[in-house]
Amino acid sequence: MSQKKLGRKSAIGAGVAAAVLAWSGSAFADLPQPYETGLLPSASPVMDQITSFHTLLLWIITLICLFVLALLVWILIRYNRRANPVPSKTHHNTLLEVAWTIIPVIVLVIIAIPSFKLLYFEAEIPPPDVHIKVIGKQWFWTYEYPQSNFTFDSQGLTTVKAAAGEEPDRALAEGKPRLLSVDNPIYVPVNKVVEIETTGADVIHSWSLPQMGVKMDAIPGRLNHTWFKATRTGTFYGQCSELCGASHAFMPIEVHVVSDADYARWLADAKKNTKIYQPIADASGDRRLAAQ
Ligand SMILES: [Cu+2]
Repeated sequence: MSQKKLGRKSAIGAGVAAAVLAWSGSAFADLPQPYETGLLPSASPVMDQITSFHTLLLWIITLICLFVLALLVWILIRYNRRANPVPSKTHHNTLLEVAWTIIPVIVLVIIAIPSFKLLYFEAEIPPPDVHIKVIGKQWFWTYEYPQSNFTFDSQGLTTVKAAAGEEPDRALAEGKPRLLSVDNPIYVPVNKVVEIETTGADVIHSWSLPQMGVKMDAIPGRLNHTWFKATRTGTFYGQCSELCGASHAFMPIEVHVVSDADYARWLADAKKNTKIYQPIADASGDRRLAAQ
């Protein structure tokens, strides 16, 4: 084997190794990887259910497609002009008509039962441990922790100018995922119910955290509620999911799920760092939690 060929072979080998590494996601396990088609690994009970519902739907879709494909192939082969020169004049078949009415109804019921279960599971918020108010703004997020009485802004590290190559990308410089990392992420404790209250300051935004199974519109003049309970520690990313203007793609969401001790430490640090974390002007906040 020539030197040139060997060189190319090892280059391919290195490429494959890099692809496998990227596939296994050693750098950012909770980030999408190239050529993925499935959902990101779940990190909450709601997302567990969404994932299994998605799997059920995939099975149903696949079986129906294969069934219809088989029927088509059968008709093409068995009833083409050559194989079947004299067409049948059959019409109406009661058994067949009952079957193709009843079977789709059964399929829809099979889909409806877990679907409604999941909807109610998402909608009914368990008693929350942590309460966070999320305010969508053009184009960043403001978070309020009413229980600790502080608020702060969270800006994406990758700016519009950085994406256009007009200035260095802070995310890449800091070794963080571009377009997803922020300057001030939010922190939540693991295995605790976090209630999220969303609203918009200007136009409609949407706060979304795929691995927690959360996506909630942030609408001016309205408060929407949702929740998640992270089942493992880690850093999780999301993006604004309602087209909200020119820099819609530049207002990511970064959530750090940490142990109770680390969360308490972050809260204590945040209360001291008044440059970033400021007291909420109207601290009347969450009366329900304050009453507990
Ligand atoms: Cu947006």
